[in-house]
Amino acid sequence: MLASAGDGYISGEHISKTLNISRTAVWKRIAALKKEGYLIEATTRKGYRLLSRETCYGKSGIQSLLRTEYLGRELHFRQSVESTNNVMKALANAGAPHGTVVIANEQTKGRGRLGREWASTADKGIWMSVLLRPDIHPSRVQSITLAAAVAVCRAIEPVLAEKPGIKWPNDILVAGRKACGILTELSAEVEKVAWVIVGMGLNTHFKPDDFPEELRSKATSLSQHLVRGAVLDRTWLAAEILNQFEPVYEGFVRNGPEAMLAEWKERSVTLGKRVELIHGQETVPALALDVGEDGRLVVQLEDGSTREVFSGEISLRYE
Ligand code: BT5
Repeated sequence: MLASAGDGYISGEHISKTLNISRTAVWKRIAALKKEGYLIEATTRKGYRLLSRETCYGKSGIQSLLRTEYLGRELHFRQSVESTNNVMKALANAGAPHGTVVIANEQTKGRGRLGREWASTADKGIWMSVLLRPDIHPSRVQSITLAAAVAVCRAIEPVLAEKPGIKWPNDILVAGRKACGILTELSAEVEKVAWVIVGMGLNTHFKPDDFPEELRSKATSLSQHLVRGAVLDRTWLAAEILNQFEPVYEGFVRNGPEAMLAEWKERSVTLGKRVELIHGQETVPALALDVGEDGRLVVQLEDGSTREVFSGEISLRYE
């Protein structure tokens, strides 16, 4: 309402009547918006006025751009957390609904797979977890990671000068370097999934020197690959990832993985490549042939035999 009033004032009474909430509730919401960083002028006689049209990276800005039915309708935005996946686990176990989203400006203990660290510097990226409660067999959960990768690609593509590619199962590469990683965690009984948490880390504003030394040769950030005239806005991007993820996910749970997999394969930079499967100390050369319906990578070993691998088991190194 403030945004649509442009440069004009909007009275507390008008807001209170339109939203059917008390004047105190209006005041509380204005205070919450100010806390998110919005510049709002309040005068007793005229009411409230937005002083800058810029959206702030926070709950209100992101939610105002959502076109989803359920993803992000419950959204928790935090300045700094250890890991959004950990925050979400607590919420999930306390009964948070399907589609809940946690976003943080900074993670102090961001996690990758297999106990690896994820660099999650303040202001430099989107650190986000999505809670899903799909009615599917636990063996199909890995496909949700693939669906998330497709959604992130769709969302970031319009601002990039070059097409992003997906490295199986969870890396999104731009110009051959990792710009995004996805960590999917689940809680399940033998046949039934209780919850799935899809954690997405997307580097947006890192300059090369902002990365820890050991990442500089393999990580990148959207800011380094923008198409001319593109605006890099985390608020828009976070909302857009959710806007893209919901239909891809819905298509997968309702109609099966075919359409999502077709798009994943089209965006893949892994299939057809020679790779090394890294499992602990052991590395095995192989050829990446295909991705199965459940998200497993089908590889051909040097003796000609084929094998299907899960993401939890191995890492890939390209030759
Ligand atoms: C991943 O693991 O790629 C999954 C990353 C998921 C991060 C999100 S952020 C929100 C949510 N909350 C969390 O705590 N995590 C999720 P993996 O495939 O294991 O890759 C980890 C490896 O990527 C590390 O060992 C580094 O080599 C590299 N890496 C770490 N930080 C990076 C960054 N910011 N950009 C690019 N590469 C990075």
